[in-house]
This record gives sequence, structure tokens and C-alpha cells, in this order.
Amino acid sequence: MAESRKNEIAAAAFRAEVDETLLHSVAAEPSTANTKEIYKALAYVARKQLAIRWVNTQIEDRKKRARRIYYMSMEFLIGRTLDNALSALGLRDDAAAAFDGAGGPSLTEIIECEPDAGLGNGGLGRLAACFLDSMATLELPSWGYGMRYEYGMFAQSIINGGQVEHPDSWLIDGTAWEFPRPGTAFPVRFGGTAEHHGEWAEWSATEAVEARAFDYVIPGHGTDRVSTLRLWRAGAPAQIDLNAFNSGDYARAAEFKNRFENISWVLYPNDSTPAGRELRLRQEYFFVSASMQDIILHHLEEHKHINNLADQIAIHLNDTHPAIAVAELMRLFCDEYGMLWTTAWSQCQRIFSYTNHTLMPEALETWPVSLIQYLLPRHMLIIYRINQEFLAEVDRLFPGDFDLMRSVSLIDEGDGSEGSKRVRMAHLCIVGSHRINGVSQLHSDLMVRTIFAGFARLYPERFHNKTNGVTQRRWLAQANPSLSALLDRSIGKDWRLNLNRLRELRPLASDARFRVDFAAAKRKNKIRLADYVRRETGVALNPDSLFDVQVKRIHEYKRQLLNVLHVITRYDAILHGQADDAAPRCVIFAGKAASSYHMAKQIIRLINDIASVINNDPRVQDRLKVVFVPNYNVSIAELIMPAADLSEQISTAGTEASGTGNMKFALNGALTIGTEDGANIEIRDNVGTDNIFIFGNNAQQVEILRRSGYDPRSIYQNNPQLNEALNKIDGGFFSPQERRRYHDLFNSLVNYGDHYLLLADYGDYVETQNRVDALYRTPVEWQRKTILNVAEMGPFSSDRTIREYAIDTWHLGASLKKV
Ligand code: 26Q
Repeated sequence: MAESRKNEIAAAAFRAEVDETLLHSVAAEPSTANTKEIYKALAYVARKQLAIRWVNTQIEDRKKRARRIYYMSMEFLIGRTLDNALSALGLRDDAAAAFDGAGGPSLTEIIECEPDAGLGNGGLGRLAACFLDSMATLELPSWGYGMRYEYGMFAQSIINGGQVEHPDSWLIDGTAWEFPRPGTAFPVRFGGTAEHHGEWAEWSATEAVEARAFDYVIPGHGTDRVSTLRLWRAGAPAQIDLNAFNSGDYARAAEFKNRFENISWVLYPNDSTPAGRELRLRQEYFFVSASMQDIILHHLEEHKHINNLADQIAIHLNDTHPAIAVAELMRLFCDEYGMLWTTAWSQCQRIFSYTNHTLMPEALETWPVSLIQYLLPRHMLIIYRINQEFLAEVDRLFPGDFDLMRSVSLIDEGDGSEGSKRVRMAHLCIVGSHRINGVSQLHSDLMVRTIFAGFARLYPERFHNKTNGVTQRRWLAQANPSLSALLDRSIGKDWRLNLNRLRELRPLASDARFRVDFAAAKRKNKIRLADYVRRETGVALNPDSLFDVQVKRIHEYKRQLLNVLHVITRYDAILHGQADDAAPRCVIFAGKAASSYHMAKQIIRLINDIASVINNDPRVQDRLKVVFVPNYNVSIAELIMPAADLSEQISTAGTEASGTGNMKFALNGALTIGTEDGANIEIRDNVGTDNIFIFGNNAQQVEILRRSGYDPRSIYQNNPQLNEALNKIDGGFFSPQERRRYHDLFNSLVNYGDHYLLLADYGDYVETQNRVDALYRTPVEWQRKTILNVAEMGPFSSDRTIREYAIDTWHLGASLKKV
């Protein structure tokens, strides 16, 4: 039978199954069902297959008594699920054939009905989601453990140029993707007192919250195996509110219910700077305790005792947010299973590993001893004992080195007063783990030279690098169908499972025909984005201009303001008639500011103020456009990344641990303009210096500048272009209704030290942007370089990262899928 006939039959069968599901599970008549109902039916069709795969994976792993990896993270930024599920299940072509051109909504329109699961802030949460995809695809027996937030990352709208936050009620219509596990629930206790009885202690807590499990099935690609993402929801133990209900006091009963449920209510929308609130600590312990209980129960279903736990499991700590797991496992070992402290401790260290995601001292998580004492008295005793034995070991290794002791202690003594003592969560992770890693080579190097230098002297063998990666299934195959189709035609489809196959593009960079096709795919993506931007903001972007994109959380260290200074300089050049040969540009921004981060919100406001001046200045025409795309999230990233020509990765050298957006852009054929920071360095090393725009002070130069009395004011005074740009901001040129709006922002750069050294890098940045311009005006050269960038992105697949973790960190090399 002809291939096309077979496809027709498959599509018809698929459509029939969707119609049947519409009728029986959605209660909608197929001929009149709306797009949301069709979405639901499609999701149910996929869900059925996922359920089977989940059950089979568990049977297989149980039979093998497989060693498992548990990835603990407060955040999993998974975004939408339908498209990915259809691809992994091999149903995507049938779905497209069944819906596209059939009169009703297209598959794309159906897919776009789904709200994002925005259960994360940014890079760290999205990394966890890419890792789950790779763990499933590489067939690792793997589980993610996290929180089922009722409200994820807030939705952002822009009103009068400023950010306004709205609750993200992603569960309002329910979700087809979760499997509630009513049989899997654990009590999580808080408060009370703890008392030692020799090796163990008795903890009489004052309250207990119930943790209830909800599973999300993460399908692998090219395999029937899946991973499980198990998220915990907090609830009142069933018996507890009965009394209030019985006495008719419904208000009190409701209040009671809220007191318990609020633990999993909302994600803390804080990127980088921790919020030291009690509820956040409750959240951390809540999901950790439930997960640890679940892991042990699992183990005991397959093994008679717990003494071999370290042989059977690995637990990975995604930053310090789950750090209390170290103390919790010690508590379970000693108090619940009667294990000796030393036996328990050596198992603990074999089980845990920890990834650090930031070097910025203000971003390192610490908790007041008094708060831990109050919420988790037993854990405080455990932390003290861990610290005591650890410091004794330090004294054995480096006798009398009190500076070292002070610097590595789990307790920051503060000013010596009881109330100022804090627990350093990163230190708890390090002493409780056998492996600690950073997320790019530079970050890992700096980690052992700066914040963890003391630990690197004590335990050099524990520190490693694991450079981040991204999943090409979402960030190329799903996000960029036009480029994917071209790749499939040119080098085959295998890059989905082996990204190194992209190397076969190298010779095609000098193939004129391929370059034309490559540019056409990019242009299609730019039109797709321009349509969206016009609908959302009213701004018209010309797809033939250079799309210059910076999308990420708004933060001073990421230096969106440096980008803004360049935009103003370009605007001035246009006004002064000095930019007549410049390539037309659209500068695109998107990103959320933490709700309490005033300066970040000012940056958003400034971008929008500048956009409205420039976009409405008739002298500028198409030569410069500025747009801020509201509500940046995973789905919007999937739209923006494939449309970019230029990727802005311009953090102060030494501050961005890795970056992962940098990888997504390059994979989609954008050139990078960036500093020598994070994974930019490894991207440069792979694509070659000629194919990337690196500028500015490197980490070492930044260190020297800061030490030798950096003087931003003199740079401001001596660089006329910069002077002009800053004066426009300060003088109210972009905020005529409120001329002093940006005075503090101006001061932070010119008069208060410019902590992130924007002015130091400004000159080189502008000059480099001019080189970008010149290259863009030579399309053949531009395209050649973009193709070479894509060709060298193989190492930046999260499959590579996960393979390294599996082999070096988790001792799971034997479980990896053979390629
Ligand atoms: C901590 C305590 C209380 C409240 C919030 C937080 C909190 C939440 C999120 C602290 C930090 C984060 C997120 C950090 C993050 O996303 N870091 C990024 O991680 C990426 C993956 O490794 C890196 O690529 C980025 O460089 C890094 O900034």
C-alpha cells in the first residue's frame, strides 16, 4: 500500500479515537466541540498511552530492582505537554493529518489552548525539566520530586509601561496530565520539641500536614520508557477539621484547612535572591520530607532492610532548596530505623550529590538558627551534630586553622549574638554529599576558588563540573518546525537522539542552496513572531530587519541596562544622521522581575518608555524598533528563540553561572553577542572565535577593576556617546511626564559604583554591535556563521549533561541507553 494511503488511514483512525474520547470522556459532540474540548480529548488520548508506559516502566524497574536516581527540585518549569507527548508517542503526524486542513481548528491552535505549567522561576527550573526529558530518553530509572503549586510563576502584564503581576491559576480548568495517587500520602510534622535518648531523639511535633502525591508522566523519545515527576500537594489530615465542621463552625474549619493547604499554594517568585520567609522553609521541608518517606517506602518494597539504601539510590539536590533532605535522611535513619549515627552518615554521603547554581554571596541560602529550631527542632540537633563532627575532622586535617573552621562551619555565627546565627544550607549540602558540581567550566572553577575555597582544600575530590545542556526535542524539534524539516531533509532525523549529528552541517555552510533554505526557515520564524508581537503589543516588526533578542529574568547582573544604553546610542546615531548604512534592527526584550525587586521593575519601565519614544519617532522609521514582549514563559520562549538573529548574553563576567538560553538561541541559528561568562565561553570554544561576538572585561579583569577602585563617573564624563545616553535617561527624555523617574537608576550607574560594571563594558559593546551590523549587511557571511553555530551545538544537549551525571555522579552508567 502506498505510504500516503497508510497515513490517511492512520489519521482517520486517530480522528475516530479523538471523536470517541470527545463523546465518552469530555461529554462533547464531536461535530460541535470547541477547541478547548478538542484539546482535552487529544490530551486524554495521549494520557492513555502514557499511563500504559508508566505502568510498564514500573514493572520493569521493580523486577530488576533497578538503582534509581531521584532529582529533588523546588522547581520544574515544564511548560506545555501536549505537543511533546504526541511526538514522544509517535502520534504527532497522525494528529497533524487529522486536524490541519480539516475545517476545524489546526493542531497548532489546539496545542496553544494548553496553559503552561509554570512551576519555576527561570533557568534552574527549566534545567530540571530538560533533565527529566533526557533522563527518560536515556532510559534511566529516574524520578523528579517537587511541589504541586496551585499558583506557579505569576503572569505578567504591562500597564503604562510597568509590570503588573497576576496570579497564575494554571489549574483552573483542571489538567489532563496529572495522575492523583490517593494511596500515596505522608504526614509532614512541624514544631514542638526534640529530646535526645543516646543515638536517637524523640521529636514531639505540634502539627502535621499531609502530603499527597500527584504524578506527571515524562515520556522518553525513541523509547517506551518514561520518567515520573511526582509533585506534592499539602492538605489537612482528614480527621483534623472534623471537629470544627461538626460544631458548625465553618469559618474556623475553613481557616484550619487554609493553614495546612497554604504550604503548596504558591511558588516564590524570586530568582537569585532568596526570600527568608518562614513559609518558604515550610515548603522546603514539606516536599523534602514527603519525598524521603516515599523513597524509603519504595526501597522497602524491593528490599528487606534499609542498610543497602546507598547501593540502590542516588538523590540529587538541585541547588540548596532541598538541602534539609540531608538532615531529614539522618533523622529517618537514626530515629525511625534505629541505625547508628556513623553508619547513617556514611550512607548519607554516598546517596547525596549537589549542584550549585550561583556564586553571588547574597544569593546563597541561609536560615536563622532560631527559625529552624522553632519549626524543625530535631533537625537543628542533627545539624549541630553534623557540624560538630565535621569541625573535628577539619581540626584533624588542618589543626588550629580557625579561619578555615569559621569559613566552612555550617553555622554563620553572625555578630555572636544568639539571634544572628544562621545555618548555611550550601555547607550542609557539601558535607552531606560525595559530589558537588557547578554548571559551566568557569563557574565550577570560580566555585572552588571563591565561595567554596575552604571545602576545596578539605575535599578536592568532591568538586566537579557538569556544563548545562538543553533538550533538542523541545528547543529545536518542537519549537522550530521549519528548521527541523530542513535538517531532516539534509542530515536525517537522528539529531533528535544524538545531537552530535549536527556536525554534518559543517560542509553545508558553504552550500549556497542550503544557505538560502536556512535563511528561509529563519524568515518564516521571524514572521511567526512578528505576527504574535503585533497581536500582543501593536508594534509592527519588519522580518527583514535584524532581530536582536534578550529574554531572561530581569536582573542587574544580566545587564538588560547595557543593552538599553546601546539602543539609545543607536537612536542618537540615527537622529544625528550617523547611521545611514546601519542594518535595520528590532530589539526585543522579555522577562519577569521579582515582585519585590524595585530596580528590576524600573528596568522594565525604562525599556517600555524608550520603546514608545523610539517607535513613535517618525525620523526613525524602520531602522530601529524596540519591543517588550509581556509574560515571558516557556511557550513564548519557544516562539522567540527560533526567530532570533542575535542572542544577547551580556552578564558581568563571573556572575552568570551558566545560562541555558544562550544554548537555545545558538541551536536555532542565532549568533551570540556575549561576555566571557558561564557557558558562553564553552560555546565560543566550540563554534570558534570567528563565529561569535565576545566583548568586554573577563572575570579576572572584573576582579581587578573592582579591587583597584573602579570609577564609573570618569567613564561617563569622558565618553560623549555614553554621556548623551545617560543624560537622556536622567533628564527625563523618555519620561517627560515624570522627569525624575530614572534618577536613582542613573545614580546607581554613575554615582553609586555601577556594581555590575556596565560603563566599563559599554565602549567595547557598542563597537562590537557595529561589527554585528557590518556582518548582517553581508548575508552570505552571516548565514555561513549561523549554520556553523548550529553545527557545533552537539555538546550542549542535556543528553550529554545527563550522561555525565549518570556516569560520574550517580553511578548509573550501566543503565544508560546504549547508542
Ligand atoms: C531561594 C530561596 C527562597 C526563594 C527563592 C529562592 C530561589 C529561587 C530560584 C533562588 C534562586 C532561584 C533560581 C536560580 C536560577 O535560575 N539560577 C540559574 O540556573 C541556571 C541553571 O543552572 C543557570 O544557567 C543560570 O546561570 C542561573 O542563574
